[in-house]
Amino acid sequence: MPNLTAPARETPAPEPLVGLPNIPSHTAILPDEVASQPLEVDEIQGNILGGFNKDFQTFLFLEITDATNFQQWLASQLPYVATTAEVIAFNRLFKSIRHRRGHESIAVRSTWMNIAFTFQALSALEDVVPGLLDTDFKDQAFVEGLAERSHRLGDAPGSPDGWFVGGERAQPLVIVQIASDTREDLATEVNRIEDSIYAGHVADGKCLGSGARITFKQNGANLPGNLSGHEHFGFLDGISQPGIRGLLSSDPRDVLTLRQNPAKRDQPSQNGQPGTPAQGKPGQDLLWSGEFVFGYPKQNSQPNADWDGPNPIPGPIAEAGPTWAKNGSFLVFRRLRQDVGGFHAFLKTTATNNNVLNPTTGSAPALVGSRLVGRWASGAPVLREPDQDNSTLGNDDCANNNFEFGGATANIPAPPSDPFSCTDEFAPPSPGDTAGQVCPFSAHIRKVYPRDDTPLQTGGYGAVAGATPPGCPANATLNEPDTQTHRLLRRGIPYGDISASTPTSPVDDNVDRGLLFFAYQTSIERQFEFVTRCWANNPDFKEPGAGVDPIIGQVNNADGTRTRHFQTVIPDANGTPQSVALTTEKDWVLPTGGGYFFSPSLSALRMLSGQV
Ligand code: N7H
Repeated sequence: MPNLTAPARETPAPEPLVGLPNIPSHTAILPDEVASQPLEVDEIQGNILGGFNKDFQTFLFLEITDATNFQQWLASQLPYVATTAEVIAFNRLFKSIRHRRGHESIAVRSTWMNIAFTFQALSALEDVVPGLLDTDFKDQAFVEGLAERSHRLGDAPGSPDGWFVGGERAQPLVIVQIASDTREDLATEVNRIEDSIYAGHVADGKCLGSGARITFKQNGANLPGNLSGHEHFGFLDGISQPGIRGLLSSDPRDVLTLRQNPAKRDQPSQNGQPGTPAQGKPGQDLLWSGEFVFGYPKQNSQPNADWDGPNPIPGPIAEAGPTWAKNGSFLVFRRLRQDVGGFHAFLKTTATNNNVLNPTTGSAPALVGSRLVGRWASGAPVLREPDQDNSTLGNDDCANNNFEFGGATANIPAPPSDPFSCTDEFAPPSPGDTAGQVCPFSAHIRKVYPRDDTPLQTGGYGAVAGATPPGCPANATLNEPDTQTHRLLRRGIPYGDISASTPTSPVDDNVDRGLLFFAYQTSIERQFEFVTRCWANNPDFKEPGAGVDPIIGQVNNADGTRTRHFQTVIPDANGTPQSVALTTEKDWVLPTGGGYFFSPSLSALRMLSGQV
C-alpha cells in the first residue's frame, strides 16, 4: 500500500489532462531547445526520463540460453514495456492528485516493466539479428562488462567472484525491472513474467521454451515509516537529480523539466529576450538530454562554454555507435551491501574521540554523519544548516538543493503568480564554502558532484603530481562545464529489512541489506566509472589530501589492506571548524553484484525480437 500519511513535500506537477498554461515555468526555453526535435517519449523506456519512483520493485536477471526462443519470448513481452510518455503522464496525474489532497492516495496506481541487456546478451542475439553488432559500441566499459572492470572501481580482492549476480565474466545477462505502487500488484506482474519464462510460449501450435532462465531475483522496497525515502544509513535519498532540457511534444511549453527557479529564469538575457532558464528546481542545473539518452545533443564541455546562460550552446549528438541505439541509454547496476551498524559505530566513536558536542540537538554522531555525507538525515544540506538537522528544509524540494560550493546562493523571494515557481525565503541562506570548512571536500555529495567547485590550488585537478589514478585527468582544471559531463540519473532503491541501529545506539546484526544502485547515462566510462575512480576513490580530489569518499570510496593499498583515509571538518564546542583526519579499516558499502546494461528504445526492442 502507498504511504497514505506521507506529506506531499513536492511542488505541484502540471495537470496532465488540461491544456498547458502560459506561465514562466513552462515557457522560457531556449531557441536551440525548441529547434531540436522533441524527445521521442514513446520510444524511450519509462524508467530513464520518467523515473518509475515506485515503492516496490523486483529485478529478474535472465541468462539467454536459446536465442531463437528468447526472441519470441521477448516479442511476447513488448506490449508490457513502459514508455517515458506513459510514466510521465502517470507521475503527473499522481502528483497532481496528491497535491490537491495533501497526502498520498490510492486514486491511481500503476505497475511498470522495463528491460535491458548486457553487451554479452546482445552478442548472444547476433545470430538471430544479423548485423546487430556490425558497428561497435564505443563505450569500452559496456563492451567489457562490469565483472571485467570491477578491479578498476576499487572492488575488494576476490571480486567479482561470489557476487549474487553479474560476477561471471561474459555472461549474457538481461535485466527485467518491474515496479509497482503495491506489493500485491508487483507480485501479480512478477508472476506473469516468471510464468512466461518457465512455461515458454506457444507458436505455430508448438510449445516452445522461453530461451531464458532466471539466474537471480532481487527485491527492493522503499523503507517503511519514518525512513520512507531514506536509505539504510538513515539519510533521505533521491534529492538531487540533473534537470533535463527538451520537449515532450512540439508545443514549446511542454518541457520535460519545469523551470521552477525564477532566479535562474526571469532575468533578461543579453539580447533583451526573455530570460534563459538554467535550472529546473532551485539548484537543479538543466543539462542537454544527450547526457542520458542517445540521439540528442550532449553538454558543451569547453572550459569557457556558456553552459548555463544566457545563450548556452549544446555539444555534439550523443552516439552509442550502432544507429539502432538511438533513444536508448546505458544502465549501471550495483548491488551495494551496507554495514549500517559499522557505519553508525564509526560516527559514534569519531564523535567521542573528537569531543564533538552538538549543543542544539544533542546528537554528536549525527553531526559527524552530516559532515561525511554533506547533508543531514532529513536531507537538509549542511551548507544551509550547519549546526543541526532541519526537516522543514530537508523536505522542501524548493530549498533542499539550492546551494553551491563556490559562491553564495541568494534566497528566492516569493514569485508573484506562477504556482509551479519556487520560493525558499523561509530557509537559511547558503553562503558557499570554497575552503571546505562546512561541507568538507571528502563529503559524499561534494565528491560525486562538485557543482561549481574549482581547484583552490593552481596547476591541476587537485591531484598530487604523479598520484592521479590511471585514466583520470592529470593536468586538467576542474571547471563546471566539464563537471556537468559527469552526471548520473539515479534510480536506486533499498533492499533488505530495516536496521534497529542509530548513530547514537549502533547495532551490528550482520543482516544483508543495502542499496540497489541504478544510474542511466550515455557513457559509462565518462559518467559512472569516472565519478567512482577519479572523484570518489581519488584521495586527492578535489584537493590534495582530501581523502576518499567516506561513504562509497574504495582503496586497495599496496600492502594489501583496505585502510581508508579521509579528512573531515567538524565544529568544536565553540562552533569553530576543526580539521580531523579519519582512518578506517572498514568498507561500509560493499559491492555484491551488478552489471552494465543497455536499455534499448521500443523500436530497437522490436528489432531484437525479430519484429522488423
Ligand atoms: Fe550517493 N548516502 O546515504 O550517503 N548519496 N550513495 N552514490 N550520490 C547521495 O542528493 C549513498 C552512490 C551520488 O547531486 C545522497 O539524493 C549511499 C554511488 C550522486 O548533490 C545520499 C550509497 C554513486 C549524488 C547518498 C550511495 C553515488 C548522490 C544525498 C551506497 C556513484 C547526488 C541525497 C550505499 C558512483 C549528489 C541526494 C548531488 C547523493 C548516499 C552510492 C552518487 C544521502 C548510502 C555508488 C551523484
